[in-house]
Amino acid sequence: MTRVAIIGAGLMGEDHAHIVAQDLPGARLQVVCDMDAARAKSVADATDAGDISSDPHAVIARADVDAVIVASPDFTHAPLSKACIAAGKPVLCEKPLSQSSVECLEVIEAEKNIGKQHVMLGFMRRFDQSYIEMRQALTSGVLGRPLMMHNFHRNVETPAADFTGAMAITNSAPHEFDVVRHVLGTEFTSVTAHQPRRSDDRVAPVVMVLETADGQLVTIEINNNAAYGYDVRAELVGEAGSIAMNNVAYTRTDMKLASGTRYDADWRGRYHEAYVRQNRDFLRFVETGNFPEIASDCWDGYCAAIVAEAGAKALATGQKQPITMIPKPDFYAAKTGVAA
Ligand code: ISE
Repeated sequence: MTRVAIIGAGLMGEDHAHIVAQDLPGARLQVVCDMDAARAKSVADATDAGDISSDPHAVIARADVDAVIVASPDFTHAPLSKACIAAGKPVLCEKPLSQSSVECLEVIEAEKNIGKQHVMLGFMRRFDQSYIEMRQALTSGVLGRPLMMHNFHRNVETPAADFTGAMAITNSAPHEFDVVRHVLGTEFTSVTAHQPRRSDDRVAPVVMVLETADGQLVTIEINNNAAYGYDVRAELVGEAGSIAMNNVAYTRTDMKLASGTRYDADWRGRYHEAYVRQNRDFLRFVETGNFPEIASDCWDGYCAAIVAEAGAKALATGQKQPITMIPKPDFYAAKTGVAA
């Protein structure tokens, strides 16, 4: 039985706790850790977890904890991932690894120094069936040479009133930065960013146009105040055809001369299946030491951060920005992992 600790019992931590408790045969939820003891207790009670704590570093060090899921605030992701690496414990870290590419490089260095991959990054869209089928369509050759990928990412409203266009790029768009790199199998080389004007003071959509090293164009619209529902769309256009994501809905209502499907309020329902698949792959990684073929790692976390930094600069300056990455370390070419 793999004993898992969850650090952070907010929205995502609570979901991870339920997945570990219900959907991961072979795993036991050992500890729920949160600064807020009442929140940790309520999640632990609901998931029959063994213990609670408010000290993440003590949790990582515990002998009865084999693996860690980090779902605490973004700024803690890199330090806690480094603590897991130092303790030799595999960690599933929620995205982003860090919003700073420099801090991502520090985690990469820590992993390289220890000689084995420990960190799986929670870019769960890679496990979503739509993106899996897009990637398959490309690798099987049926689409021909890829030309463009269009992406729409819409939230009902911003999580905070002071959310900015730059935050749309550094907080929401990294999902697209990561999954587009994954589907196309290439890197971004430049980005421009644009915003239309809204009639109120809420943050307006951000539209980015990115070029890839293989000469493709990628468009990404992030609309954090779309009002009508959580809506993610994507279309991959090749020279021989195109493949587009369908709206995921189990039912349709037909009445009053109209037909309709419903939207989720946020990403947790839309991507539930992807989270379960991702967390099962994490458990297999812990058990076997084999890093999952499709999962994101620290290198991917670094790439997402570099693209986001260039995107934010493109928005601030109104100028096209080059995207320059360090060469990919050989260490990440052959995916290895911590020994079981
Ligand atoms: C949010 O920041 C996330 O991280 C979610 O995973 C994403 O789906 C959501 O749309 C973002 O705004």
